[in-house]
Amino acid sequence: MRLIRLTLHTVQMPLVAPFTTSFMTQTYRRSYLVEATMEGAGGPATGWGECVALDQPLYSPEFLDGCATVTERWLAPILFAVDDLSAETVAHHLRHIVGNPMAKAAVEMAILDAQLRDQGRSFGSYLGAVRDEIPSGVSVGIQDSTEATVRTVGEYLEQGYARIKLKIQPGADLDRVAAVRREFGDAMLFQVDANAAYTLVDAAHLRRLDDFGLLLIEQPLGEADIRQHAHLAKQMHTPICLDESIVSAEAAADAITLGAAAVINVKPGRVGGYLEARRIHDLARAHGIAVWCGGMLETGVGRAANAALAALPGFTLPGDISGSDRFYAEDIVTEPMRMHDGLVDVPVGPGFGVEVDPDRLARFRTELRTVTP
Ligand code: NPQ
Ligand code: MG
Repeated sequence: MRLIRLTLHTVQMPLVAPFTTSFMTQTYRRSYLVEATMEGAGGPATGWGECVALDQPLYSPEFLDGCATVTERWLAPILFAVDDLSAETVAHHLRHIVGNPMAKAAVEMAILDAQLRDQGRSFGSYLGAVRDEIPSGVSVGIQDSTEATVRTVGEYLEQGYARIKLKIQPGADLDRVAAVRREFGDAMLFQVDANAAYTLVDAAHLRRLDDFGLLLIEQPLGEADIRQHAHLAKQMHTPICLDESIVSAEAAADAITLGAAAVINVKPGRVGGYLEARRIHDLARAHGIAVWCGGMLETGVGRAANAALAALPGFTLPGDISGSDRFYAEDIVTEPMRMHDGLVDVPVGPGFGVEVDPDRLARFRTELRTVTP
C-alpha cells in the first residue's frame, strides 16, 4: 500500500470530573486523531490512530503540538516516499527519527487500522487475542480528603470495576490506602500509582505500604531511575510496576534483568506502537513477568485497540481500560466502550472495530491539519 494523506484531527473533550495525579490536574483531554488514507490493490483504505501525548511534557518528554509538528515535518514525508508500506515496516522506516514514540505510535496505529480494514481482519485476530472480554480496572485520581477517596472508590466498586488503582503522592498516600483497605476489605484488587513522585529517601515510608496487600506500586521513582527501582524492590514486598520508565522493549529488558520491574504497565503510545507493545508482552512472558494494559484517557479508538492488546495471554492483570464514561460524557466513536460486570468486550469488527462519528468528531475538533506528499 501507499500512504497518500495524513489528516490530524485535534479534539478537546471535557472530562466528567477533574483528574488529579502527582504531576497535574486535568479537566479536559486534548489529543489528536490521525486519519491515514492509503492506496492499495483493493483501492483506497482509511484507518484511524490516536496520539496519547499530553498537552504539556509532564508525563513524558513529548507534548501534543510537538507530536503534530514531528509528524508533519519528518514522519509523514518519510512514509510518503515508501512504495510498498505496511504497518509492520513503519518503525523501521522511521528508525532514524530519534525518540518521539507517541507521535510514531499514532501514525503506525492509523496505518495498521487501514491495512486491517482493507483485509477485512480484526485487530484481535491479527494480534492473537485469546479472550473476547477482559477485566476492567479504573484509575482513581487524588481526591481532596481521605473521606472523599473512600467515597469515590466506593462509587467505582458499585459500578462493578474489577480493580482499583489509586493515584498517590507524598502527603496523600498511607492514610488513604489504609482507609480504603479498611472500608472495602482484603479481597478487593487494589494498587497504587505514584507517577514518579518519590525518591529513594522515601524508601522507609513506601515500605509501610507493604501492610495493605497491594497488587503493586506503579512508578514510585523517576522515569530514568531503573537501578534505583531495583534497589527499592529489594527493600519492600509490594511488587514494583514500571510505567513511565518502559519506553521500549530494550528498556523493558533492562528493567527485568536488573530486577527493577516485577510487573510492567504496557502503553502502546509510550513505547512507539502496538507492535512494540506486543514485543514487550512476548519478552515479559518469556521472563515470567506479568503485564497489564495502561490507559492514557484515550477516546474510543485507542480504547478499542487497547482492549484487543489486553486480550493477549500474557496480560494477566486487569488494565486501565475503563468504560468510556469513566472520563467522557460523550465519545467520538459511534459505540463508546461500556464496562459491564467488571468487563469490557474485545471488538471483533475489521481494524480496531470501531467507527468514528463524523458529527461528534467535528463537534469536538479544534484543529484540522492535512498532510500530503
Ligand atoms: C498513568 N494514566 O497510568 C496514566 C497517567 C495519566 C489512567 O492513570 C491526560 C491524559 C491526563 C493522560 C493523566 C492513568 C492524564 C493522562 C494521567 C495520563 O500513569
Ligand atoms: Mg502510571
